[in-house]
Amino acid sequence: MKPESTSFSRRNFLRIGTLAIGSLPALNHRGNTAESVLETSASGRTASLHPLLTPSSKFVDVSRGEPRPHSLEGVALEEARLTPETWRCEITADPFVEEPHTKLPASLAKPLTHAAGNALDLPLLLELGKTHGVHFLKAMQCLNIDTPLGQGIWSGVPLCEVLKLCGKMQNVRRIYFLGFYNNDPKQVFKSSVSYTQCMETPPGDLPVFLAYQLNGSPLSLLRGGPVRMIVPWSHGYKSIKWLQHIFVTNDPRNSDTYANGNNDPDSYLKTAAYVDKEIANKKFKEGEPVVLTGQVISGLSGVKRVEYWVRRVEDKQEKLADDAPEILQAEWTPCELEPQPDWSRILHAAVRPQQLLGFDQATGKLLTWPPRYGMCSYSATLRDLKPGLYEVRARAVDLNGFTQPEPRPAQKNGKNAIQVRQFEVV
Ligand SMILES: Nc1nc2c(c(=O)[nH]1)N[C@H]1C(S)=C(S)[C@@H](COP(=O)(O)O)O[C@H]1N2
Ligand SMILES: [Mo]
Repeated sequence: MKPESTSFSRRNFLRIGTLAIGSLPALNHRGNTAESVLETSASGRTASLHPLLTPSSKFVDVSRGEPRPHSLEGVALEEARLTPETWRCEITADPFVEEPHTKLPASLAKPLTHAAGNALDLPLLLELGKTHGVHFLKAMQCLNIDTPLGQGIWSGVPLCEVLKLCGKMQNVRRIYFLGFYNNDPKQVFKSSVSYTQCMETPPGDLPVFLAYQLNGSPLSLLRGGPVRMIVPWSHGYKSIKWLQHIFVTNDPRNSDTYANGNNDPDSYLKTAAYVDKEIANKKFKEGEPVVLTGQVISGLSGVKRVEYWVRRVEDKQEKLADDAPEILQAEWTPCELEPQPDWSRILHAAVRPQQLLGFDQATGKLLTWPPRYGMCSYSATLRDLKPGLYEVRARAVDLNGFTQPEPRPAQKNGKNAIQVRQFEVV
């Protein structure tokens, strides 16, 4: 595994050979890009954990639209209103009515529009941030991709506070958001939350918000800046980048663009372990420890543990179904979760751990680890494997005791199938 672009002095090295499972080192996360490296063998093979905060440019990018908004430059970028100075967001009410039940359209006392010259701009949003700003740690994960995209500290203003700029709201049942789409109806990419999800946040949970910072820096154009929506509990498709328009509607149906792909348009992030690819198809010398690493996302139901199962196989095997008897009856062994870091050392200067949602005010530590809608790395060291071909799998167990991919095995609700990697001991 290749470490990130950080200097050697920033990492803690560990001689796996001298340590038992259960004694991962205290991680040394000094910078946002620091990775911990587990030194696995005299042969110099190394395995590393992922940095807790993914640098903005290292997120896996999932973007539609032609040309890609982040490929625009100069005047085109200004005309697209995608510079900090030109950014505007309209907030309007949908005239939708439908006989016989929906007779009254949604309304806003004061819509914010380009035409009226009062569309929301960045200075006003930043001003709101001084009194209503929120910061929190959240993983980005696509409903349709079986690898976490990245994790960061996102900062911005809750959507419910922004909507107050529009005065009295009536007959609103859903709130939609759209990004830049080149004025082409075919390119519309829109997502929504219900009125309740927008206006009421359960204590200890995180609000929908308009983000303008990632890891303490202005949100880059690449990550959807100047401003993107963040819907903490959901997969990436709700977190609309290059935000330009919010509208409220009295249509109670969910017509998110993502619903068209047979996806569940009200998904929650799934508690699931994802296995790093580095181990796949590698040859290890007999006696050399084999280090399994990956990341576990904490979805709505939290993480109790991550566990692995390794088995010897004769040759390329038929893939086991997630509910195959072999998997259900196998003996799974707990993996080691990366410990919670010293947050004051990995956060940017602008944010103290106490200011982050989900953190204990007294200790500056997260109340749960990994945090809900966040992720951390896990690892396991496999020893004493005789020469042969092996398969290794990892799965998460949630706080309700369900093992991945239960209780919701439908993959169009979020990719959380049990992952397998094959390797050889020679
Ligand atoms: N405007 C816009 N927003 C968007 C998208 C898009 O194509 N256009 N893709 C969505 C999807 S499907 C995902 S998974 C996330 C990915 O976020 P990232 O590119 O920052 O990793 O952005 C979401 N927001
Ligand atoms: Mo996605």
